[in-house]
Amino acid sequence: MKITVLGCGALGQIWMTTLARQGHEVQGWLRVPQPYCSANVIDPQGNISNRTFIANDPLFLAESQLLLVTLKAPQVSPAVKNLESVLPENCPVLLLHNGMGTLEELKGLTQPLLRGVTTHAAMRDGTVIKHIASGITHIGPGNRKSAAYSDLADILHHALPDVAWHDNIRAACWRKLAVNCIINPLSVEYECQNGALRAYPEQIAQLCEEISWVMEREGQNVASESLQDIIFDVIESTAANTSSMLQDIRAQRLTEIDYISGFLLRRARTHGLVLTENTRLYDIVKRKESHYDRERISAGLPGT
Ligand code: KPL
Repeated sequence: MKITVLGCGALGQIWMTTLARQGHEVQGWLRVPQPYCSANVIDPQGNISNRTFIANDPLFLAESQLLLVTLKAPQVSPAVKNLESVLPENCPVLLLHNGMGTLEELKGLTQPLLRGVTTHAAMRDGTVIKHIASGITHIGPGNRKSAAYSDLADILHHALPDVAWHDNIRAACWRKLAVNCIINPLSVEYECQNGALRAYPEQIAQLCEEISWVMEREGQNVASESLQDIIFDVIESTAANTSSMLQDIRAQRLTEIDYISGFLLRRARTHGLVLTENTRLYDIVKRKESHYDRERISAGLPGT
């Protein structure tokens, strides 16, 4: 298959390497156009892959059979809309990011749109991407044109297992959203690795309760206690991780907060719900983002 990977960060490089290993033709697509991009990945078993891929080739894009989007949520819609007119009409676009809200932003897209969430853990260490832990990628239809693309799950599964198809991907997205609404901003508040969040069971219980109110109104019935079990499982299985949001704050990058807690709070508002603790965490992260804007301005540097 001819596959363009939009966004060549940690997850993008892992997918490029594993798809190429399965014999797929792969190109990268970078925001600042370049003829080549490299992927330098250490897999969970310690094996090193170092490969160079072609990048930003419009002819390759026009013949692509899959656009795999591994950008962070705030960058997804503008980048996909930018490629829409060159991409074949029947080329599925698969979005893999934390948070929700991009499907709504890409409502009128010509191409079949698919949504995925993943539990693979990766981080950048200098120029190397460390694929810390294998996980599961859940994918499913994001618009009416994409229901017929369930075969993609098998193709992707051969490259980077496990991949599972869900006719109702929204349920998996909401569960991952709940995890990210809690672990990501809490790790920013306490500046800690995920495992240290075990120390805050009461705060986590309140966050779960508020999230379960919204999920119920969204047709995603889940008891607050079951959500707590899910959260504590993820805290244990990712105990040594630095959450992606804390990594972003430390690197003074825009976080995904508006698509994580921000999305939750927007849905809560439409149901007339007030989420005190989730709002407090949202404000903490937004305040930190606005501080580094100020630091950049006072240092005379351009914004992101
Ligand atoms: O998805 C994550 C993230 O950091 O964005 C979790 C599950 C919290 C793992 O760190």
